[in-house]
Amino acid sequence: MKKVLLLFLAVTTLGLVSCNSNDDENGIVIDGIDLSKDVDCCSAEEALQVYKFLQTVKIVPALSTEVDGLYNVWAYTKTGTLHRGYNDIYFVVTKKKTGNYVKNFDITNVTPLMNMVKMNMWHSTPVGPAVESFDETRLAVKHGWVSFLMNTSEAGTWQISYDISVLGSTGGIKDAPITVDALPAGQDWLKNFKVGDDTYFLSLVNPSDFVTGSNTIQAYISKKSNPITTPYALASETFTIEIDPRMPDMGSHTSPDNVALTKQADGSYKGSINLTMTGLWRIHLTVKDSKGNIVAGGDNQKDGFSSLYWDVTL
Ligand SMILES: [Cu+2]
Repeated sequence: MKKVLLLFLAVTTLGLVSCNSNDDENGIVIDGIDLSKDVDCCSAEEALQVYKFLQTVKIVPALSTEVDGLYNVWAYTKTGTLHRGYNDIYFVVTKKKTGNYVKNFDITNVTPLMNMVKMNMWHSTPVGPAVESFDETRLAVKHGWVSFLMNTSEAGTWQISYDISVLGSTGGIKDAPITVDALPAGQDWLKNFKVGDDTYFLSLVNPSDFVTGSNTIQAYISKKSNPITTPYALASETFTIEIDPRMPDMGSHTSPDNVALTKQADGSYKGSINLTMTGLWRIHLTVKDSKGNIVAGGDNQKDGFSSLYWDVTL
């Protein structure tokens, strides 16, 4: 009797193993995720790189979904939450049956909407141009971004939608409620300016990554849409963003060797900022058009510095 039971267990176990394995008998399984070769994804090494990357970010449940009962769509940010200003968002698709990653999927029409309850009005916010692979070693991870104009509050609440197509199946999320956290005091990473009737938004990218000393500084300039419920795309114009970092709590001293942000091939603006010590840095901005005319900031009001600024506390 005992022998029969053991045999039964052995056969069942073997059955399970063969179901879970792909053609590659030397698959790597971590946390129940089979990283072995899959025709829809990657080599075991590539899958391992994806797995490792995902250890550096956290799932945002409200942005995750499933498609056709076949695929899980996982969305991630650095903290698993969303905050006012620029947020990197990463997407990964896995097969429900095997847990294997899928490399080819498309996420489109990322549409955040805020309902300003008291004003009985809806508006969108700056959104990155596309959700795309951002790193050749991790093609199964796609990256997009959203820069939220406001945090969730009594004034209003956010929801988000997107479409996904994966290996012939389509799905997405529709009007999913999301919470956008306020930034702590001393952090203000999103500003706007007007040129004529047009409104532009200056989204500073991930200043929480800044360290003491010299840093690459990256930003996006988006243009308010018409109607304002359409996500705000990158401005087609070419600007220059001059920076004058000051420490307001320390006699407004500045730092040497700062380089203005100029437009890059990827549509972002990049420059260099030197943050010589910890504390509050007020990064005063002067925005110029392609002819060098000042279109925003540079007005040297009150304290003698531009009234257009980002705040970053290091
Ligand atoms: Cu709002």
